[in-house]
Amino acid sequence: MTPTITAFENSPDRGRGLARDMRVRWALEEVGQAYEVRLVSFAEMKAPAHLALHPFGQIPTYEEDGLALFESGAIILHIAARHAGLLPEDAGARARAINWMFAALNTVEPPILERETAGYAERDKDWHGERVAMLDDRVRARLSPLAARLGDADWLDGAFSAGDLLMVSVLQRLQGSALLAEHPALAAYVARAEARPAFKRAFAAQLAVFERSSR
Ligand code: GTB
Repeated sequence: MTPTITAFENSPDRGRGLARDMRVRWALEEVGQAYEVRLVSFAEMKAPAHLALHPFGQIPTYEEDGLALFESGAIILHIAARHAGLLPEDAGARARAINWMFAALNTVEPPILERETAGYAERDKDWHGERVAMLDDRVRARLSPLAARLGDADWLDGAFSAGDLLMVSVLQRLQGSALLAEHPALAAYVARAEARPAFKRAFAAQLAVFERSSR
């Protein structure tokens, strides 16, 4: 059965591919699995039919053969476990790739999100500048060791994996900030991932939603 995911009917990112359906689309493209998309409005996300799929009333969700999942990381792990292409066969390498998936979501993404939230929710506070400087340093404390571990390799642990897919998805939220530019190797890592045909197909698909909605 073709899986169905949900995405914003009108994404606030205006087609920049930052909403979390993008990472699920990308994973599906990497493994060559066709998918359908149900677009939801903000009101629909908070209505009972969607809340039955996603207790927090968010996107993305994933439905397939009576299985309903929410949380982009869990969805991608499910896709990667069921199809070849995103997790190595070797048990140790597979565990390490999953390790990087969790590192992306639990260790690298939180300070990036906190900094982003401060950027729009606390901009008018007189302590904003001081807080941003502190949050920038928290992000730096994640990027420096990540760049050191990546070194001059293409991907975090051998072949491209779901760990890279999630790590790049998280780092993309820093694009346009000086923080990513401080680490040319990480900026190149993001660019390398974005050059993958599967990424391009996923990006084009989510952009088409924005373009249709803004006609
Ligand atoms: N932990 C969950 C996951 O990884 O799946 C988080 C899901 C989540 O945050 N979903 C967001 C959502 O549904 C969309 S992706 N928000 C609506 C709500 O909570 O009511 C987050 C997002 C939103 C907008 C932008 N943007 O405009 O740039 C970027 C990312």
